[in-house]
Amino acid sequence: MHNHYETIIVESTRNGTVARLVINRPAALNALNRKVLEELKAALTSIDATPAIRVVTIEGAGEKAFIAGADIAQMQNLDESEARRFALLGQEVTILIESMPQIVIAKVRGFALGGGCELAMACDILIAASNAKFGQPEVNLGLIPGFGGTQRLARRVGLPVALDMICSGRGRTLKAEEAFHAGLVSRMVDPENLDTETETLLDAILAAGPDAVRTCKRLVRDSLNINLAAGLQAEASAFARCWSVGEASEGMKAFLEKRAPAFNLK
Ligand code: CO8
Repeated sequence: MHNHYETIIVESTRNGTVARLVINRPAALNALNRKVLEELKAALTSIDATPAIRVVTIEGAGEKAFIAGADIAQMQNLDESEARRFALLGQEVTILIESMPQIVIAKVRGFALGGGCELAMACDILIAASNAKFGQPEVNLGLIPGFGGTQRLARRVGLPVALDMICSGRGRTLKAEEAFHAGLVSRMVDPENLDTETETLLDAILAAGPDAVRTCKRLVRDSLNINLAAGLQAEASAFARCWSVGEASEGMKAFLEKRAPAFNLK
């Protein structure tokens, strides 16, 4: 993994099994400009190709914001074709997050607005501090969400909440607790416990069979795009494959021998 980025910090932790990505523009509340998106894309592409990395966490620098949206100062100078390219670049990052084999965790404190909300909702697991705020204020700028918000939010929280948030803009941001109840966020903790809770989540994922976790991400992700019959067939095939990859034999043997499985020794 390279660490030569200007706008993001990439760290390897837990013996190289976890990559920690920090969007590092706290003075602009970590707003996403083209450079940030290009660096995120490069970092995620390199992680995607590194099987030893099993989990990625994404957070914003500072206490105030995860990401306060796309960089408005930079966006105001775009023309139509540059705006399309900018949206496609942001979308590429979100598609990469969804398709890469690693579990990607959004660790959200403070504002997750516009492109920040869109990046968070592309992640596999959202863990939020109780001071988090999710919103799609693009309409207040005369814009629309462009990094997937019009497509992913309704899939996450249902049509009524998505349409309310997107069409009311600043008039309807979700506090962490509301985001938790709406199903956007799966864990919510006090801000001082966000790091510990993230570590607990990492412990759980890293203790599980690596191939099993990768397969689950793919199947659950695909379930939203294919019909139930096809999804169930894919599940049965993948379930059977658990025996040939060898992980299941170790997992079940360890359970019966009342010991922790040695998945990582394979
Ligand atoms: N872009 C650029 N700079 C920003 C952004 C942003 N999105 N958000 C905050 N900043 C900057 C501020 O300009 C300010 O800079 P400076 O100190 O130089 O004046 C600094 O960060 C701190 O911000 P504030 O002083 O405003 O802090 P407050 O605590 O008063 O307010 C808010 C915090 C409420 C988060 C406020 O900063 C805000 O409303 N930010 C903008 C939120 C927003 O509208 N986000 C959506 C942007 S649009 C978008 O994301 C579209 C995505 C898809 C694009 C598709 C491609 C075309």
